[in-house]
Amino acid sequence: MARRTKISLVGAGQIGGTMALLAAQKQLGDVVLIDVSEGVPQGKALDLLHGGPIIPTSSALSGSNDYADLKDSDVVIVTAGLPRKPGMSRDDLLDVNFGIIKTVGEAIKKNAPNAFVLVVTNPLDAMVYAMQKVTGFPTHRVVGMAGVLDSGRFAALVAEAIGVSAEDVQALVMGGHGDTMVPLIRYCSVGGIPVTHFLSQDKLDAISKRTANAGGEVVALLKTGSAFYSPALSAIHMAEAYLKDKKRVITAAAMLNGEFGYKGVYAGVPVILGGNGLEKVIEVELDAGEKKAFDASMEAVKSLVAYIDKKLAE
Ligand code: A3D
Repeated sequence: MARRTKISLVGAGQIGGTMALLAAQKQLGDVVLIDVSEGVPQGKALDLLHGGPIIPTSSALSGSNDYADLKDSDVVIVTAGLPRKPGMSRDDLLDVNFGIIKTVGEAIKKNAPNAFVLVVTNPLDAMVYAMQKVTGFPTHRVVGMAGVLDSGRFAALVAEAIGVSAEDVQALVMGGHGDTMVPLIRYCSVGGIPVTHFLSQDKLDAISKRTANAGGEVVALLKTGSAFYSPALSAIHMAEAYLKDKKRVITAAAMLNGEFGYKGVYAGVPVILGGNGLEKVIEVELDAGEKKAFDASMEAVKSLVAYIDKKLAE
């Protein structure tokens, strides 16, 4: 008999709960929510289970406080950690979330040694780096979610400014998942037409700036946490690409091995995502201004990574 696909969601908070709904709707497999908070993963799973006949879905849903339930996961998506509150930068989460990623990474290594691991916890580029180091998994099986979301935010704002369907906008945002991220106007198109046909440079610069601050804009409105619908959609988009071997061309936080002049650090770059995980980094050509912005973003990532290396050596 064929084995059922298993997706474990570590962190059953705002993003975790939304991902469970999306995974069940898409029938990607059975879903296990795992969290340290007693009752929360069980309660969310039960709530979703009751909706199963209405979706409808054949995905089994369960909740747990025990990492042993990671056993035999095909995909593990990690959102465990604290989100931002107003006035906080993603980097303010570094210390506490590193401790959580270390615990979760060790549990994944022990219980789900063959899983494809997607990290969502912030600060993203540092947390996915820590996850790869703690698990020791090959880098094509440990990937960070940020670029799908950042590119989605850029595309959504472009679509709104022009007054066209968001479906028709292709956008590419590279670099670290922070204030220094790099929206690449030159690689943005609308129905195959360069975006510069529709919008002035001033307008595009304003959209780029708003994209880099989009997460903060949501935090300021929500006040109690950070964005969760679009991050959940983005992570499930990536899990689906892996499980269905879709070979999607997306932006993801990938371990670089010389591409764009960097080695041994994670950064948001265009990649092919399929059944082998991160199958290829696409080294697009950057002009002098774009490379300068990418390098500035990498400086921010490198300082976080240096901190993680120090913590890992303790
Ligand atoms: P939240 O709703 O607080 O959920 C986090 C959950 O993690 C809570 O239910 C905690 O109980 C749980 N948790 C804490 N420690 C552990 C542990 N050791 N094991 C298992 N579970 C644990 O937050 P959220 O879902 O809104 O956000 C989760 C993370 O994603 C935060 O770090 C955010 O900053 C981050 N985030 C990233 C993006 C990116 O684009 C990369 C976007 C939005 C949020």
